[in-house]
Amino acid sequence: MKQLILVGLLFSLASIGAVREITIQTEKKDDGVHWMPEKIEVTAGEEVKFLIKHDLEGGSDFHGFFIPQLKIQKEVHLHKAEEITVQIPKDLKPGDYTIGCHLHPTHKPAILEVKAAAKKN
Ligand SMILES: [Cu+2]
Repeated sequence: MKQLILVGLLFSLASIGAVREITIQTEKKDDGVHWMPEKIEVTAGEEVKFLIKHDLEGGSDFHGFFIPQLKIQKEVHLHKAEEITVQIPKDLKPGDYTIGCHLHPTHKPAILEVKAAAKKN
């Protein structure tokens, strides 16, 4: 019964228009901790859901997820994924923005590449 309800819920969500889900997570490389993937592409006006994960053992138990242009600043703790749904502002200038960690100066940021919305004829 629970499954039926869940399936029904999924269908109704799909019919309103799916929000694109984007996973971003901590990854350790030779030069330190990174937000990965390195680059995330979005379109101005698009609604996206960031699924933010920190599953790296043996380092800091938390990291910051910081995108000032989207007014996002959040702490993400070990093994406790966070979800943030946000609309990329329609008037946000196309270009590259930083997805950083406001808590660790050495934490390597990722890039949010904002593309202009397609013009409707
Ligand atoms: Cu960090």
